[in-house]
Amino acid sequence: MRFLLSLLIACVIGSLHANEKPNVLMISVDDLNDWIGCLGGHPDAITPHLDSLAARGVNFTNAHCSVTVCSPSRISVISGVGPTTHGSYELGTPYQEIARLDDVPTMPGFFKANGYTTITGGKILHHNFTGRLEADNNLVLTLRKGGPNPKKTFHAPKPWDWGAFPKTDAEMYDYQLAGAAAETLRQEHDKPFFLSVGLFRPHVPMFVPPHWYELYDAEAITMPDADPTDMDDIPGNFQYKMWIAPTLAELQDRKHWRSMVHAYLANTSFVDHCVGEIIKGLDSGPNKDNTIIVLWSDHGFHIGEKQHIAKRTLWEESTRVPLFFAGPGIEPGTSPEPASLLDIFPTLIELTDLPENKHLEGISLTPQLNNPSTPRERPALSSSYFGNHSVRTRDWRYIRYDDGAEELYDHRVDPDEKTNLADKAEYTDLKKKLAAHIPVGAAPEVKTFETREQVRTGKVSRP
Ligand SMILES: [Ca+2]
Ligand SMILES: [Ca+2]
Repeated sequence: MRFLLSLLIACVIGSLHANEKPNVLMISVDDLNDWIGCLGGHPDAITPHLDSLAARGVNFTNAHCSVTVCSPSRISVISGVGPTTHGSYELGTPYQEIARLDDVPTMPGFFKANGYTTITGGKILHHNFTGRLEADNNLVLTLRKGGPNPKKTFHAPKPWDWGAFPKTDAEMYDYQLAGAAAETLRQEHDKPFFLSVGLFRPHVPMFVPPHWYELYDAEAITMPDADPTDMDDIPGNFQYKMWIAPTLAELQDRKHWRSMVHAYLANTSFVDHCVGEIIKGLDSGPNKDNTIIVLWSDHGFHIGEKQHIAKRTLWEESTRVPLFFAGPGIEPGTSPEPASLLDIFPTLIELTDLPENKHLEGISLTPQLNNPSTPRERPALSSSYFGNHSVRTRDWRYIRYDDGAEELYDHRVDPDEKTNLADKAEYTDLKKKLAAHIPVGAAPEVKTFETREQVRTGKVSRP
């Protein structure tokens, strides 16, 4: 009798465990482009931990952000709603001040409402979970991000500076956050958890300890393709509005271009190490086999390609981001199908079997997690400032600017987007088909345009 009772209890406990939701570990990396081994964007990049995480699950090699700058990209990921609905295209407006998102739950808020313990640290939303979003997380590991920074200037005024500082990883906020996240992952939790960790590097200012710089030989680094004639077939109306960062010409004048490429690679290897520390924490604890991992970056970064530095363009360097999913039931694979960061929220809902969230505009990636070559009909849409959009399918990129100017690239033969085909008559039908994916009736912009000139004259001062 006692044996039967024990068996019954064991069965009940067993089924409770079987029904328990998987945990979620979401890692975001700030301004990380495709210069990582598993995306092949730079031949010299040393990123063993990102590469190993990508190989552990499905690596979406054709993933793109919704907006090519921090705050609105992150608002889109965390709300699951795109910019043509929420109306944010620049840094100024926090999630909690966008009236169109008043009723839209954040990702942690949604998981918390559905029984999860929610823990966050670092930069997930650009303006943090404050005000009405404060209750969305049960625990905040740290809000510190992007430091420490030296008092002195190494190469350029902050935030556009870089150099070997501080002396040790232990002083770096990202490394401290990785340690706190790893510790959280090593613990038993009485409920499933949703842990979001926002690493700040390689975002400017690009300060990391010297040993990360020493991984690379500055003089031998492969430099990006910055052929000036690449600009000859590009509409000139739009590109200059986007140049809030220093230009490539300015860097070249100061003989700083190579040094900045070196800094970006060093910062990327440092953040790769932080990702490795987090995953080591997960793998050495009790949550290893029951945690879904998703890693993404909020947008890419130019370091000279198309004469541009930083982000806010609609080309591959700005829109393309790392996106990997790994965890229970996800077999290793690589998917070349177009994926949007908007797809993260619905994918996680499906993987954790949570109820429907009617606000979501993305489509779950679970068909590609089951079979990475499953075609996706919907392209990835990216925007930069009001009325400018890019449509990326598996084979094509189409860009349409606010004044009707267009670009079209055939990624099958032109992965660097060198030859703009938009003026060729034979592509009229294709352009029309691609343009049909751009939403009509976009919500008005929530905040007015911030131009390079406004930044330069000190009216706004953010990177
Ligand atoms: Ca960013
Ligand atoms: Ca060109």
